[in-house]
Amino acid sequence: MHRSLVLSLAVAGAALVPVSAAVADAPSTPAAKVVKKRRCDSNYRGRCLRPDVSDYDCAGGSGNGPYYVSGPFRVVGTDHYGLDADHDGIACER
Ligand SMILES: [Ca+2]
Repeated sequence: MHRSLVLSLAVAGAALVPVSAAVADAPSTPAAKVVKKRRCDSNYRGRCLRPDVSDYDCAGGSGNGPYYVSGPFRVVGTDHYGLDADHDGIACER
């Protein structure tokens, strides 16, 4: 929608707006990339955990979810999901 609007304006005001400049700005706006980018919890490395859910538990363990992740993987920040039971920096180890 945005791009077609830009093109329409470029066509309507061709004498005033250089078409090449209008088209060059349209395809890759930073906002579009942010929306598509997958968000991972920065406290964990090696697995992409969603940062905004109620709880994660280790797959195959006794946790009740609602999200499960299989390990082992590293805890590099705060283990707010409680996946590193012995606090050695490795989560969901066996
Ligand atoms: Ca551990």
